[in-house]
Amino acid sequence: MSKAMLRRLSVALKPATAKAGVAPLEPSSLAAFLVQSKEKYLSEAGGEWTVVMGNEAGGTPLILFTPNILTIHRCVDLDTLASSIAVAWIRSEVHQKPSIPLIQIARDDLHLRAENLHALRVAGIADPEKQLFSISDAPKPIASTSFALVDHNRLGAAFGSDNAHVVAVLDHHADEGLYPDADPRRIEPAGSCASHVATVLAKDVELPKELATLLLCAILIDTDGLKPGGKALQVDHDAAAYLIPLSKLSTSTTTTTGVLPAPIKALSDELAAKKFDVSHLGAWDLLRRDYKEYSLTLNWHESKLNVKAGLATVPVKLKTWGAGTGSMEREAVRWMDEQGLAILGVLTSFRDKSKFGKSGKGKHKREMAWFVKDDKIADRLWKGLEADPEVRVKSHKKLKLVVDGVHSRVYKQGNAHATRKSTAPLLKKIVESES
Ligand SMILES: [Mn+2]
Repeated sequence: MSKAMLRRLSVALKPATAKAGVAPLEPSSLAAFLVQSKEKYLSEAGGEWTVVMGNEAGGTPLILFTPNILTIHRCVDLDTLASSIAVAWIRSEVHQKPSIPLIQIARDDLHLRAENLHALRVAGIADPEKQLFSISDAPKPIASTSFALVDHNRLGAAFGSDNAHVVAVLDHHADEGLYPDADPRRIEPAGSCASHVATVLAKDVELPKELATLLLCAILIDTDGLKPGGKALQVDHDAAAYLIPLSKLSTSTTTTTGVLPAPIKALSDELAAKKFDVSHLGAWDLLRRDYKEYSLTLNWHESKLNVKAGLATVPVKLKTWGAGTGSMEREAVRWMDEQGLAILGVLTSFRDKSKFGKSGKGKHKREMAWFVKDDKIADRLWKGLEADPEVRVKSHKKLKLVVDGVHSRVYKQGNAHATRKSTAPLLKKIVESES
């Protein structure tokens, strides 16, 4: 009997306990593969291994080209996660080329995205902090010189030594024209990079159901459940049609009109809901979850300072996670100390259920809490913010921050449309201006 037949038989004989769509698939050969690869890679010091890397900015490649943003990666998106795991599994198990997915965030940050945790759990990876190979686990500098890229197509500067070579690229961002000899090399538009992985590398491969499910989760998240008229392209529909039967979640497949079988639709809805779910996070994690850092040059300051400013975007109103009691403020100051920040801005965005907006979902509001160490910087910032005609801040009458040794102010935004995209340049303009 062939290995493949044995595997099919063992699947058929397994008691049908798992409920389709939500319950974890156990035991997971995928999780075992990940744990073994991590142990072997570390014990062999990288030798013959190929490191499979996802997009280091977790789906926002813009960050790489914005010079005033330092490289802070707290989040990794599901596309990057699923694509790198799948490419490593296929290279290792099918082509016998040892490969390991490197997840480019710290181990402690792996739990920040509930939709990632959910997809991993459904794919039998229930303890990602132990099972995945993260930046915290990787030797520094990394010993490997062979890389496969997914979800981006330029090797990160930290890995680009003279001997580095890129052996494979699968991506859906703009093609920078690098690594012409990579094989496979597919850089084409798609809703999800996972769709390229499924259609280029996974064809004629007997994927474990956990891996098919994981790739499918990424495609569902990136294409709003293959919504007609949305981000899904033909390649995403082809990939989903291929993966759905392998995932064992449904016997029927999707159609190109985007009608999903019921268990797949349920999985898709659950993932989408988790994307906005931060109920598992406390103040410390909320500050770090969606966070960017900027470097500011203060030519007006007597010591011509170069300072760091951080902006955290949080989808929960300040009072709900402890502002005004001192508990949120304590974590904010701890975060400033850990990151060496001169300024921390906490930008909230939420719906006020006590006031119905036009949508009936509650009026959309934004608040800002600011923490500043230096007196002179604080003076400038308050003046600049309070005079800005675009963001229109008003003092937050019902909330008083409780904090010692750091200047702080808290505002409501008159203009609830102003996101961090406009607050970041405003902060830079106010704090750097000579006058
Ligand atoms: Mn992507």
